[in-house]
Amino acid sequence: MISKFEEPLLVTRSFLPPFEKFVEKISNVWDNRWLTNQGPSHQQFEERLKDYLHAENVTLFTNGHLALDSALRVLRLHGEVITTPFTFVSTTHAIVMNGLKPVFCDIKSDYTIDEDKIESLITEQTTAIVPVHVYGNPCNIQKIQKIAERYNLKVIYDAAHAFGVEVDGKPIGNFGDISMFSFHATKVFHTIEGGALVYNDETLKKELDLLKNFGISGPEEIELVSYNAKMNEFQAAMGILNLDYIDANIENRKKITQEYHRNLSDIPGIAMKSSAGNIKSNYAYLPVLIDKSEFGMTRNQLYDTMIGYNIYSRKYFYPLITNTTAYAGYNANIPNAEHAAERILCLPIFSDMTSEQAVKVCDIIKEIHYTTKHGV
Ligand code: T4K
Repeated sequence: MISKFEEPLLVTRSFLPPFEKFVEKISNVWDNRWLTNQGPSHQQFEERLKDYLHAENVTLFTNGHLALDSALRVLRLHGEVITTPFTFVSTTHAIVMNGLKPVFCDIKSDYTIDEDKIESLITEQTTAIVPVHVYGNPCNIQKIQKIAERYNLKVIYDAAHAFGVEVDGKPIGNFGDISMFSFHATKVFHTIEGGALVYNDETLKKELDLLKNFGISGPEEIELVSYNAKMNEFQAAMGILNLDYIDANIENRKKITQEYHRNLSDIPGIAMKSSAGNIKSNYAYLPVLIDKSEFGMTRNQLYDTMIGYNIYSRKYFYPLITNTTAYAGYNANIPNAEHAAERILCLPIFSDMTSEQAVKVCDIIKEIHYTTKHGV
């Protein structure tokens, strides 16, 4: 029997740059005593992100959730919004907390919204589509754009998982009206907590800056009612520094993903997806779909058994939003999302994971499969 991991192997592990480099980056905070409220690192980070993402406009936020909330607000949406149930609850919360009604559309085999089912959900009340590039898998951007133009709808992409992804050589944030990135500690690229909006319409910039700062436009003027969602200088410094490592981190994640593919591909009942050739992936997550009849046990049984080996995978995204207490009563025809939520398991992947760790996870899964099938 393969030995268990000595330390718990969690679904992910935050990347941290060398400690001294971070201290160096924040030393100016001790000189100028400017800790937050659009300080020099905040401004510098915004500019650096524009370059990295080839973006016309970037607005930073203290987290991805409030960034998404602000995106929905600045576009003055009302009525219904078509979205996916297969996501982290933040997506739906942002919609509902803006007074909008989420209308859930089913997903495809790559777990993103099924663009062919969007049109049948459009009503007189629909004002926007909020798709999610879930696990960093790009939605069908072109078809969604066509639908949006035909029905005069806004498109706000929840790109929380998709930092660094490109489609046909174009960074993912360049599509739709606004895209939101999360820079949470668990993400491929992070600022401890943090988030950003990327958009082409520069007229949105002024209001987004107001929205994240209580609506304050000057020492004696408050233009609108809003919250505090500012990114502070420590977060921005972490972001500037982490930009130096992002490409190498994505490269290592690619290697780890390939290792998983190589070692899991011949196990019956474990399905993994590869990206299409025109997509540059960020390898953010490692979702596998477990088919009980072929693998020998259910996703839940595999999840529990792996804990015995000190491996803590995660059931992102189970339960579906529509099956939570908060969203009881929101009915939807979403069989593919229900199928995925019952079978999906995200295996450990992180920027400094080693090939040995990935191979050991695979060997353990092989052992679990073998002993289940053969009863030894
Ligand atoms: N839209 C989508 C589609 C999203 O997935 C998210 C966030 C958002 C919007 C909102 O963006 P933010 O407002 O968060 O910027 C995590 C994250 O907290 C959340 O950011 C993320 N999605 C979601 C998918 O996952 P949990 O509840 O799974 O986190 P937690 O604390 O269980 O951490 C998971 C693993 O990460 C731990 O087992 C170990 C590792 N970890 C975690 C933390 C907090 C670290 O290594 N270091 C850390 O500091 O939600």
